[in-house]
Amino acid sequence: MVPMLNMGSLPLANRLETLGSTSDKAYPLVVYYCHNCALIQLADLVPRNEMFTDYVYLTSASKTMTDHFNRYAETITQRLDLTTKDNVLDVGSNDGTLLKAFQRHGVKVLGIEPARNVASIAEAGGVPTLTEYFDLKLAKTLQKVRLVTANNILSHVGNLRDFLATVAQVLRHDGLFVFEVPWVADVLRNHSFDMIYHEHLSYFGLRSLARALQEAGLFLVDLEYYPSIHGGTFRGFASPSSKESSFVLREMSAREENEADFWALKEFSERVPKLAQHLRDILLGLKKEGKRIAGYGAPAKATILLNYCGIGRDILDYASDTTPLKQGKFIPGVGVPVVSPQLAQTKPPDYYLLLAWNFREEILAKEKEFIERGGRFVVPFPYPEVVDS
Ligand code: DWN
Repeated sequence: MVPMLNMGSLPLANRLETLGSTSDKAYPLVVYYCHNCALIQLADLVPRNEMFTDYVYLTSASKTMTDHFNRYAETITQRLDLTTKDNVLDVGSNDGTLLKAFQRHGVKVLGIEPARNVASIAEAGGVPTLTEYFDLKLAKTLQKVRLVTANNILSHVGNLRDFLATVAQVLRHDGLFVFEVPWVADVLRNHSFDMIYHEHLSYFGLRSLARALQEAGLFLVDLEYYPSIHGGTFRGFASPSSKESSFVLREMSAREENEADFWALKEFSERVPKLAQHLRDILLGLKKEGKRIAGYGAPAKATILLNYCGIGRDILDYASDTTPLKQGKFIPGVGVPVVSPQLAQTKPPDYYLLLAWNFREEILAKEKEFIERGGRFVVPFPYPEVVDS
């Protein structure tokens, strides 16, 4: 493994601070490339309980993701012809958004979610959820299922081999493992370096992922690509029995050839510090003109973007976020307060820095009035720019 991009020591992305509980805790963030398995990854691990016991991200916080998971349940129910006799196991089930959608199709569901506070939201919504990590010990207590889903989870897993072996263990022979992960080719192409944080241990390309699955006896057989989900996501379909790969999968693998390799990562790593400086310069220029700037959204990514670029309270008045769990807290390291959109509306800025850039379409449509009144958005990726549409 070779170190490629050293982002310094940064705070944990989702560890929002409360008044009186600020800490300077920061952890090294260095991206490595493995010449053996082609996996782009972190090597400095933060204990998982520090990150996942109490979680602030809720899947249902955006309409885009809720719609996406509703459609997901519908298409997979049809694809596998799931009936009331079938069970779906969702690993990292968060607030149960996906499982609720499966329930509406009459399928039996079980969620596995280690974050206690988030699991209890799912339970309260009628989604049976185990507050556990998914491992071989837990698998022994579970019955075999037709479908295992894990969305935006594989990147977070410390021991990928164990995790995938556990999936293989609980999956029926005629079952399917369906998962979503951000596609590293998009991260590199869009320069979205804020997707790199301690929770995300692996940055998958198709080659590295297929290899990891195969070690567990799972075969990547099909793929769907969602360019507007988390900046570019692929949904993988892995089977324990079939090895026949689809045309789309073969096409995408060929397309990825030079887009997720050592050289692509090297070019990205050289560009990142320059793009960070450019974003900061744009914001400082606006401040010099006397403009008021606030952040739009307080995603995990924002902690990295703001800390790495040196964008603090001298530049951003606040960050507005719809998630009640985040409101009243502060983005770690920079201390930018997170407020509700209602509060933000009482003191709107001249410019919003679009921290939740992956929801650009949804947000710009929602903020039509702000734009019509002369408000503008600073979009950080793929190149920092000011936009009004
Ligand atoms: O892997 C991960 C992904 C899937 O989700 C995580 N480790 C944690 C999380 O990452 P994130 O926090 O960067 O996710 P989002 O979905 O980009 O977060 C968007 C944030 O913006 C949410 O806090 C909700 C907020 N938001 C808002 O305030 N107004 C979103 C929309 C669409 C809005 O209109």
